[in-house]
Amino acid sequence: MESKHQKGLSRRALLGATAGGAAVAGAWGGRLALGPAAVGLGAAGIATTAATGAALAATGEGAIAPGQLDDYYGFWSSGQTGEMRILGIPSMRELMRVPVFNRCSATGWGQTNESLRIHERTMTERTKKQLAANGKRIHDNGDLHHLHMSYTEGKYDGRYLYMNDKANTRVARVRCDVMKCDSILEIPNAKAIHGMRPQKWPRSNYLFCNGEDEAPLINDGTTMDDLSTYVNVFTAVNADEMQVAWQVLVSGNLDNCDCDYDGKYAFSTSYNSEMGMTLPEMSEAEMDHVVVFNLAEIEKAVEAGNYEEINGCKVLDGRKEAGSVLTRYIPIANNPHGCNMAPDKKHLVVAGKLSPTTTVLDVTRFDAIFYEDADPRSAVVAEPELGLGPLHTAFDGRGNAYTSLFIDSQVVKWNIEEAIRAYGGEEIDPIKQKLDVHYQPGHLKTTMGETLDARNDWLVCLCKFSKDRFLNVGPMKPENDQLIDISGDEMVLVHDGPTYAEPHDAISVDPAILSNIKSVWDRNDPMWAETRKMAEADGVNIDDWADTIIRDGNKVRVYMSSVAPSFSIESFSVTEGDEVTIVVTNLDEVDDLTHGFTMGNHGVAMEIGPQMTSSVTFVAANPGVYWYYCQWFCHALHMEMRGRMMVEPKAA
Ligand code: CUK
Ligand code: CUA
Ligand code: CA
Repeated sequence: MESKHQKGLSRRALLGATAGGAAVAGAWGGRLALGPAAVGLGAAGIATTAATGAALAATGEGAIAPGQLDDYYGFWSSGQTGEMRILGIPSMRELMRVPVFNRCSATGWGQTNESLRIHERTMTERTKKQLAANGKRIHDNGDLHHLHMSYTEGKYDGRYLYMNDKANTRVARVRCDVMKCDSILEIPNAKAIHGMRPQKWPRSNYLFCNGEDEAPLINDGTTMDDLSTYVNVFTAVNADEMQVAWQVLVSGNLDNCDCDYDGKYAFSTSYNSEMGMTLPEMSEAEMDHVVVFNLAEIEKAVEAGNYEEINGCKVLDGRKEAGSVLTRYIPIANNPHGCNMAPDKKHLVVAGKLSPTTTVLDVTRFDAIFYEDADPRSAVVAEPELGLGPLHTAFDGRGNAYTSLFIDSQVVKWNIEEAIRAYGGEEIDPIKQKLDVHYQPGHLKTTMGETLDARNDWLVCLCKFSKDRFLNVGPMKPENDQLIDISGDEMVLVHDGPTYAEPHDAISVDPAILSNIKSVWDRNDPMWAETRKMAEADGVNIDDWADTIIRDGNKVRVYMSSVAPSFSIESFSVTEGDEVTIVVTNLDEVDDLTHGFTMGNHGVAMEIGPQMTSSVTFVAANPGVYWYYCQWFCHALHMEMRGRMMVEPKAA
């Protein structure tokens, strides 16, 4: 079959053709050691099908002409940058950055009162104390690995995007209609939320969250090195309320997770079933495990009150010793990582990482493991040997799987049914192709491949290293997200896309699912409901031209409107030491007409989109004249969109 994207020569195809040395580069790129535990795996020595220059030259559709729109939205995590990113597929153009766990200089996220309320909504007293001791009000970093859209009946429904923060044990939600974060939840008891997935069926009622780090359940210093008190916590969050629904204690730690398309089971990989505290201890056992969570049984136990309430959460015991019907443990080769449910509704693929295999589990056999005492390994239906360092697996709509090989720097395409037949003893090689990627891939994503509507056009491979693929920018190099055409029989690499630290995961969504995205805010949006209440109490109508200054002791509230190219207030006075709150409403209704408010020399700046209200509070500590200005280019007279704050010296 000829590639669907083979439509003549384009600039991108020509550029792609210059990467003909891929096979050579991959050969040395693949030798990166995974650490001491990787010793003994040996060198690759597996034949590869390199993307040839000829094949690359033939692909053209990856190029999107100026003014043309992409075929898919791509939603990217950003790892330690802490934000969400929106890219276009197949152009791989970065369309937007959405601050979530990070502090954003452009939008004021992490500084505006509206964003601080979201940050502080569920913040624990412990966290508040920790922050206050360091002169801070919120965590302004995050480690956002996994990002997924809400589902209805196994398909994306365009309501929300959910994401994790491994660094500070949080999950967050972004509203798809405005692409802004509307909720952040700090999860008590658990440590380091890593794997995270919304429930797929019947809809995303739950958000499943893996706690990766082991610690005493009551982590108050009464026990420290007594490992018998260490636990890991699996959390189900009510995804509509953004509150913890229940938690299950498990044996071993939790890495990645996924769930089925029947609404019955969630599952997590554990690389530290040993409960080791050092690298050798964590990779000591020959087998680790996948934990399977039985949602109906957990709900029954919660209903029956069979839980302990700890830090406001309903905590159930699903550890091996407890022998409950809440969980089952399926032995899996040493230190598994990726955990990916196929769109065939039946097969779960667990990547080996330290084993050159992936393990295919038939989730329809889980009932027997829970209720008929079947051997947990009886759910294993295939275990294809794919290559070194398998991390994650993606799927197309034709029964094929694509697994990233971190150590080999390759993507391997294999057929699930053929792998099952081979496991059954048939003489058949399920491996279709190995493609060199550059270099050390982690997650990889097919378009819509994590839904029942998996497509057969693009695969994006998120490589951890770019090495020599771009102009040298210093000791820190970008990551490399590569676009691969999978429409034909052969995978063809068509584009290199540098990305900044450090996307782990991505999804792609058909724009038809996101037809609800707004260009202008609704005036009564809940984002500033609290600010509206404050204005009402002050007798100010923020839906209309406002130029009111309220003086309330040493608190001053300045209500202004913005219409290009001016603010409704050209100057105002406060007194040294006053706590000043600025509320700005952008009354422009024009598409793409964002204003901003920056207060010079006060570290204060915020975005005010069309029909949006934003507010910010700061203390004016130094007498003098300060200009504020609009920092979003909005008009020919944008530079003139400014005014003065006079800070009068305090009377002696
Ligand atoms: S993990 Cu990063 S490559 Cu956090 Cu999904 Cu596997
Ligand atoms: Cu308003 Cu620039
Ligand atoms: Ca292990």
